[in-house]
Amino acid sequence: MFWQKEFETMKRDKLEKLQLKRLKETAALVYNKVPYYKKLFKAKGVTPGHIKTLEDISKLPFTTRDDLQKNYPDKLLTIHHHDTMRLHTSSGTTGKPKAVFFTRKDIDVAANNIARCLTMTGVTKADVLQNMMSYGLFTGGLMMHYGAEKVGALVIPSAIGNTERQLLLMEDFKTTSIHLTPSYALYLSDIFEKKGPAFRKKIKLKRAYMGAEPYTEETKKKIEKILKVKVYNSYGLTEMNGPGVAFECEYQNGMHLWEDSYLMEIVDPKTDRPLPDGETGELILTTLTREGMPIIRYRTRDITAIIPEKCKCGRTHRRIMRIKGRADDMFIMRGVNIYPQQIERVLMSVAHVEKNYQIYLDEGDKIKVKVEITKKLFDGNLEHLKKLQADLTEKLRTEILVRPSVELVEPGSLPISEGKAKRVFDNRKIY
Ligand code: DLL
Repeated sequence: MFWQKEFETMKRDKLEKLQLKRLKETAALVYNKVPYYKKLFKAKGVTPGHIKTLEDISKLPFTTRDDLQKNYPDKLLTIHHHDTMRLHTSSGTTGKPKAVFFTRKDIDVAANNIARCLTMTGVTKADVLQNMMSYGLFTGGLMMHYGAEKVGALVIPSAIGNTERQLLLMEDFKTTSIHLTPSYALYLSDIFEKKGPAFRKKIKLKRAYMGAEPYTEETKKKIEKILKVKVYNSYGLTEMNGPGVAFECEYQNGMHLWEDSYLMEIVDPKTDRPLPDGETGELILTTLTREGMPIIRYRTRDITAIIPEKCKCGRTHRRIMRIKGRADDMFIMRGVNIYPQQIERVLMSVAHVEKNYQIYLDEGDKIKVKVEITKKLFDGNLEHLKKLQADLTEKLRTEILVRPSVELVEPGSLPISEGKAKRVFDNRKIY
């Protein structure tokens, strides 16, 4: 099903023409209205007039998280903040958060993109969407809410946590779709397992939209099996309107990124060299329709690749692969680049492994993986435990090329996060 078929299936040449027009407008807008951008453009020796083709985007400066923090709270606006309507923030790595302002039109565009996402996965006004993401400065609450309302679904703003109440709402109001983070989904799966099949039979759940943090295909499968839903991957970031930037369609093979709203590039995160479709690198996004706070060539730090093939669904907006990790999450052990997702992938593919894990990096380039296993195995035969430990160690070594020490722990003994999960604890002094 389509929300805006004429835009979603627009021929590539027409779409690219539209992108170029919007790129020129956006470049002119920031150049003329945002002194900081004028300075960045000048430092690179470019003006909006230099943009003749889409490839010319590589002449423009990048915007980094640091630029956003430096211009906190409102120095990247094109208008006075009286003319904006909504503020969202996202915590930065240090000090001040990143603040993003939206005009009425900006919110409308964001909600419209989310309406496309929900519609392509089958949501209609007959659906009930329980939004289990935090409402507040985080975009996962309000932005998704507005998008789902646009479709006309009944939205339950349950927010995150209070799981018993979530289950009650699900049962009483016949929730068909939930929106949540993978870490909360893992927690919810535990509760579903404890409640048993009788509870699952009472509820009408069909789909789960999962995003806001990286997770693997194996985690997705685990959640699908326990919750008995289809899990759709949803990618976005506050700087680019929050959820609804890229989303899986009914074929669930990569996420369509709405290219009439964002211009995407993939670059080598170390050399900044543009990479062709199919190659893995850092995703760079430029807003194409934003009025209040347009952003040029934003360094998302997210690692992915553009899928060059056309999708069977008929949408012409290209897809990106599941996010492999953040350039910042990557850690180096004995010279090897390792993403936490590689470890998760191995753990989640092995029987008797439960859902929660932590990675510790210690002095002397030592890596320890703590992982919860099933109660049955934990309480059972020591030989079986040793075998699982040896098996996991070997599989992880093959994947990350470094031999970890593996500690098998009791289910429920590792902390559960309601927000974004913290998986890696780096105790090394120099890294
Ligand atoms: O997480 C927006 C969002 C809300 C997306 C709800 C999806 C659903 P931020 O808090 O600014 O915004 O965090 C953005 O989260 O740069 C990625 O590193 C990560 N991220 C978001 N979605 C995914 C995903 C929201 N599906 C940062 N897979 C991004 C992997 C994701 N990482």
